[in-house]
Amino acid sequence: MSKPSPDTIKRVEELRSTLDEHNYRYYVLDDPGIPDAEYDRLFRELQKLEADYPELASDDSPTRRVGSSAETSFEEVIHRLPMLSLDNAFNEDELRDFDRRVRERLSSDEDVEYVCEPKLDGLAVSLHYEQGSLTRAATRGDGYAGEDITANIRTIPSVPLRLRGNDVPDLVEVRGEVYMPRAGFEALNSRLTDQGEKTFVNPRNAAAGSLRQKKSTVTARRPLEMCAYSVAVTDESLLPDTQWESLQQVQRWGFRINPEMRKALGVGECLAAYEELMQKRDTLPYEIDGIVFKVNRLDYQEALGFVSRAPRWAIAHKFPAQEELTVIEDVEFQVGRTGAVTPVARLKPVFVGGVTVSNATLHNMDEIRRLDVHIGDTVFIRRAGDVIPKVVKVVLEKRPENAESVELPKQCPVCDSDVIQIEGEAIARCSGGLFCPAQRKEAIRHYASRKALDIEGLGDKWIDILVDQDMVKTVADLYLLTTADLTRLERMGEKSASNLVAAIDRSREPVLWRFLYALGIREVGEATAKSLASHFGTLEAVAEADEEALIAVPDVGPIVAGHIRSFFEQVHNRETLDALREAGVRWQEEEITAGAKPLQGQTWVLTGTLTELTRDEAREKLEALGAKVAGSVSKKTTCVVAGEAAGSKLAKAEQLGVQVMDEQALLDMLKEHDLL
Ligand code: JCF
Repeated sequence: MSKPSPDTIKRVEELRSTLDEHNYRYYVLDDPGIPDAEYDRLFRELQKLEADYPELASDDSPTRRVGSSAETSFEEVIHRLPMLSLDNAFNEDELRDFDRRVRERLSSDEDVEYVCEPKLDGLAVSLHYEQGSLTRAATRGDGYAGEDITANIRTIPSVPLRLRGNDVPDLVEVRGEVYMPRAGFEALNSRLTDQGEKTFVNPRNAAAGSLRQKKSTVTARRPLEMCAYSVAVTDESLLPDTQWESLQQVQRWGFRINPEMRKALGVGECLAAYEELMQKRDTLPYEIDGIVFKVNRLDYQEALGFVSRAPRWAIAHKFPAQEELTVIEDVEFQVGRTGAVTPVARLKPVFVGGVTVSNATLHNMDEIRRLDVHIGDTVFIRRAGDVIPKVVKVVLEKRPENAESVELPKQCPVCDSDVIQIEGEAIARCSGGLFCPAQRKEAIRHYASRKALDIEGLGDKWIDILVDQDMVKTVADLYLLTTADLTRLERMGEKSASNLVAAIDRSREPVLWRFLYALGIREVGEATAKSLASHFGTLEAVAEADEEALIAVPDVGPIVAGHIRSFFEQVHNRETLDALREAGVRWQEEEITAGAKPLQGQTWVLTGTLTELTRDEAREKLEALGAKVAGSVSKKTTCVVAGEAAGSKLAKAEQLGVQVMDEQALLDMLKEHDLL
């Protein structure tokens, strides 16, 4: 391999600084300078040059952020200066006490200036830069000794691998918090759920778990960010006079600092900042558990010093916790407007995320199994970002002996129809769609919609009123409404009442497919409704068809057939159909193509040599039965007739699992249909 030319060396340096610059704009300033595609091109160019000229490789190259699959050993690191934690204030009085102690120690009657910043819920890290390059990153550990996590930290895009600018001291230690933004946390957890793996309870655990990965390639795929909050340098004369200025300095070196950071004069402004941040809490893209106040002047900080492990010049004023323990007293099942049956945990009321919570969603039975929830369990409840409270973890050690497992009810808790859960689907559903009170409004809305029976003027507003006033319970009741009934309603004039009655009246004689579609059977869309109508001809025939007969319809597979069966098996649905008939609704029969043409919609393939018939005769007879006869085999082929010496088409059919019959079977079938 050749030596790199001076131009190549220059280009590599150029690419590195361009990529660093764009990385900085994107991750630190939140202000992208080039489109992702352009970034990717430059990145690949650098990767290629580094691969072609290994001697140009460098640890602080932006290409190193993808991590390595070498296993890290997390060696112990002794902190040069101990990594302090923060004292907490849990209420206003404790904050006022803190401020009073500060002023006493400083012998100051005047208001002290503080820097306020959100307290990120992540992990503290320490980063060492020598001659501007990141040389070591460590966890806080117990404050005195932590673990070396340099390889993993390098993968975090908002951590500079080289400091920017020309005022960089020989040795700098920057401290900050590594955290996982909410969006990344949700995405990571749903990916883990899809893969059937354990999810993280909260973003903090997710960040901790990601930093503890043995392979930095795994860390590289985790959406981590870092925000700096303090700095120490060997030569302190290089530091400004205040906390505020020192963080501006750190930002110029290339770190992200918290954009919510501000100054507050005296404890009164601190309390105002607390309230303001608390209001904002749920809208921030990351989780915080409080606000940190730090005395701004660094000479004051020095004068105040430390007690045990915490500085006397800083305090964390905590927000209400977003996770608490409570007990699941019961699990009930709710029915949504589309019939989804959802388990809901009834909780011993608990104050979490600023509100008292007594219910939490459990989503579906898979989630109950995944979490292993039993009635009587003590659980972690999490309510963050103003979202619905969730059960995130069961404390197995606290499970009582009489804990009950949770079973999906067989009957709908609202209307008593069968609850159906299709295999492979997470959601269980009530099958009483036409009748179930929980699904009433949705059923009527669908029935009246444009593609269904197109009842003009029957919009959501009227459906709400008619159902809420108990004037309409099922779609059949629509046909009993009179102009007089409607004009009694507020805001319903004579004219719109008679228009609505007329529109309903016009829907009394629908074509069969529209009517079938209007019933709102799950997964029976327009196309399926049309196929069913032309195959069976009457609603009664559809209602009576068994699964096998249904599957014979083009477009209908076992799942749809199951939905159709369970719909017509529900007594309440059948009663509603009777009521519709009684109310004068007459769905049209359709010309049955099915009886006359038993192979309608099917595709057959003839191959090999037939002895009793010519190919053309066989084709004609199959077509007479409604089949299409094709020249090649595919997944869509219904059946292959294999004569003698059948070759590749037969092999293909077998490979695809397509049905195959021999000539005799074909002859038998044709005889059965009087075609021989
Ligand atoms: O955001 C934080 N979790 C955070 C932690 C912010 C700070 O300014 C901190 C900290 C821990 C210790 N400052 C110290 C001294």
